Amino acid sequence: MKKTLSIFLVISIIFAGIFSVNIYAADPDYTAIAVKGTPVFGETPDAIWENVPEYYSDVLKDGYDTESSAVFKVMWDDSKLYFLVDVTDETYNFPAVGWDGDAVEIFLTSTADTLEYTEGVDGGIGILATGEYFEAANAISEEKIVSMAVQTEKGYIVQCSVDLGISFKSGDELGLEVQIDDCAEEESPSRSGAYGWADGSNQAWQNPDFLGVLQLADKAPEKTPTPTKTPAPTPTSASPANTANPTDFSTPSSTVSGENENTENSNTVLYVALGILAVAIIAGAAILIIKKSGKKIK
Ligand SMILES: [Ca+2]
Repeated sequence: MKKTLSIFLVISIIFAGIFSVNIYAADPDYTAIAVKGTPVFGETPDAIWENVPEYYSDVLKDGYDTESSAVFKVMWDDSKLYFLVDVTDETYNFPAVGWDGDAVEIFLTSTADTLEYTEGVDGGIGILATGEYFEAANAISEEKIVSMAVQTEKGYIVQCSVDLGISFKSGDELGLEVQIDDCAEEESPSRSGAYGWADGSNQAWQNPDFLGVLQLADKAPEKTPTPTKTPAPTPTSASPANTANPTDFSTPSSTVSGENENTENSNTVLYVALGILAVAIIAGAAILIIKKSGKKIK
């Protein structure tokens, strides 16, 4: 009996491990919050961007370190996604083309569990430092994109929108990688280095497994240190729990890795429970079979 119990325990652990593997194709360890709103493009970014969480594309994914990086934010409305990408690139360079030049590349999937890019649905967006569109890998077609760029003292800012032909709603989750390409040597107009947010392996252009998760939210998350278990149905302005400077929205509320409690997804817990249940049923059946076959041998 002890032996049976041990086998049962081992099988349970193995199955629980299998079923607890996250259901995303994209990596939920990198989760960016997109805030609802419709920014107007212009020489100066719309003030509506101010409270949107920012994320960083500063992981070298290809080439050598040219000390470039980018800060990006995402907004959304019923039909479009909007990106603001503020790039630090000391060697602003026009001659190179496509991803060999100074450029922003955005890779998107219409859901976070999309396993491969689908032509006409999702894929890559390429925007040069001039604001011009170029065909990225698995390109989303140009007519779906509106883009512009302005030069800054430290590089350039790209603003772009994409219409995937999908109606969005709060809570939707997509796959996302925001990449910058840097041509640092004028005499050799090719990509010197590339930096990413969720993908450090330079695979996002062909494999959505290397994307992070983009969560669509109605508004920017409250800057609370750690959510308590009580949901606080009707919070009052005089909440004693928020002693941590609740109005401090100017400081970045999200850091590079996008570690976010929201990414603890309840689906994973459900899958673990289902896994354990399935194991219990399988193990029970196995015990019955073993007992029966034991009796037959006797
Ligand atoms: Ca450059």
